[in-house]
Amino acid sequence: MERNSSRSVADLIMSPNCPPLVLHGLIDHWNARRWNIELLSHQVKGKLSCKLSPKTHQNLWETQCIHEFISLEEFAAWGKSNEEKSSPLNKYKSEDFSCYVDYKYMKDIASDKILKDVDWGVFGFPDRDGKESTIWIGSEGCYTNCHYDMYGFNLVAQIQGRKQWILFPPWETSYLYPTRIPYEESSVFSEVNVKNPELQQHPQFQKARPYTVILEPGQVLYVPRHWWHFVESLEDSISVNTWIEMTEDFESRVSEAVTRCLISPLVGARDELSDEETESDSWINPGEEILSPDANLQLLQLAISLRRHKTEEQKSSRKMFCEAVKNLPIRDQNRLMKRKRKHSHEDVGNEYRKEPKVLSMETGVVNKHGKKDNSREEDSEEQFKSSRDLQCKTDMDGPYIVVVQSEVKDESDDNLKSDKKSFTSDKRKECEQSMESDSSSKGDKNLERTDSRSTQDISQTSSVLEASENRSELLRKLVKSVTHPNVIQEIIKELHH
Ligand SMILES: O=C(O)CCC(=O)C(=O)O
Repeated sequence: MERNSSRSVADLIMSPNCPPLVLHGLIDHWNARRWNIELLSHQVKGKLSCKLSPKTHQNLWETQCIHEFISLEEFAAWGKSNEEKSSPLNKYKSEDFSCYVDYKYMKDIASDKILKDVDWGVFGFPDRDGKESTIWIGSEGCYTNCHYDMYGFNLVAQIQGRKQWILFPPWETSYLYPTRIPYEESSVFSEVNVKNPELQQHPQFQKARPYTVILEPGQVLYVPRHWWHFVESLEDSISVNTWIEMTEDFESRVSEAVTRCLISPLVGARDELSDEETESDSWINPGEEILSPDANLQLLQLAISLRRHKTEEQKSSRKMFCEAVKNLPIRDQNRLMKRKRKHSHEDVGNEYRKEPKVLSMETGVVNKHGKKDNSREEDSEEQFKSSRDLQCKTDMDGPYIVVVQSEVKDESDDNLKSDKKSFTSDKRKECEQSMESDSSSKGDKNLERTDSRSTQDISQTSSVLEASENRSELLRKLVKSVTHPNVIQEIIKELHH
């Protein structure tokens, strides 16, 4: 990308195939930059759910973590001399556990006063502030498992502390072993522990190319639609994000509704199994619930009709959508409305006044574990070699943007060079094709139409099933295969006929 680009930030992030970006110098005017945990504890009242994970056990599923309800005062005082005796956090040593007050809609927990401390206008979204944002408050070591979000794209502002983001492009989905267990509406998790992968179990992961970024306070990360991400707080941190709806979300709503229909009876079936056959952890993330088959079908019906009428919906600016949603149970209304704003190039007000400089750069050579390998740093003195280096480069005027790129350690130089073009549509297509051929060469029969299945396929499937003794494990495999993103796409094609 060129330096001194005249394009606005909004144009840039709305452009097709825009890679992940680190945006510098754009939120210095936010009052939120002055937040710290003590200040927030006066503006956020009541108890909030938090998850605690032992620092020795990275990559626990949310369902395996300990959950407590705490006030932000208790969070702030944790491990300090002023810690209250009655604090639920007393039971856990801050040296041994991380604590994460994660994924909280600001409008649900914060005073009106601080909602205006966040302002996404500079990114082209003038009517977005804390009301449309989510806050994440965590101690050093807290993390969010690798997943991608079904809806929209994401802008993440780092307010306090540093966080590491490890990203993977959507066309590498087959290397990341997607799963819907634990089930969370709109999140597809990866089975892989990306920081410490078990390559025997997940051999395809070797082919994945991580894009690693350390996000510093004051920086904003643009996460394009459907990019996988694993996130870890390198120190106590506060971040705020907003998911910006896109017209593609009409499709995603249908696939989420199909997934919900398929997964609900299977998760229900697991509840019927005896305790010996199930692990102790739940398959449903906290805050999620399994609806009745009828409610699931209503959601599917609604999602399909919204998709069909999306053009009218765009014209009538949410009117029809809101009418349809009004007939659903309150909880489902919230679910559907939370990302209700459609998004298109036309409705982006360009609030951005200064022209940012755009730097193309690498974030350092990373190995398969997302760790940086310093041995290659001398390769290019001209370019910043890591986001850490960039942070030291404070002599540049005005805002600037870093294009996040990946580089892997054990590839030939030719491969490295070709990787740098990774955002051309050609490369993307190539990867998508390879993903398709990958799954068909692996004999992934889920991708074939049911009516073309041979008897042999069926007997193969049943021998796999027989080989597994544990019914809970059988169910897990079933859930995994029927909710695989490619299978959902096939089903949607059928539904649209
Ligand atoms: O910051 C985190 O821990 C996770 C954030 C995230 O997953 C998101 O913004 O989509």
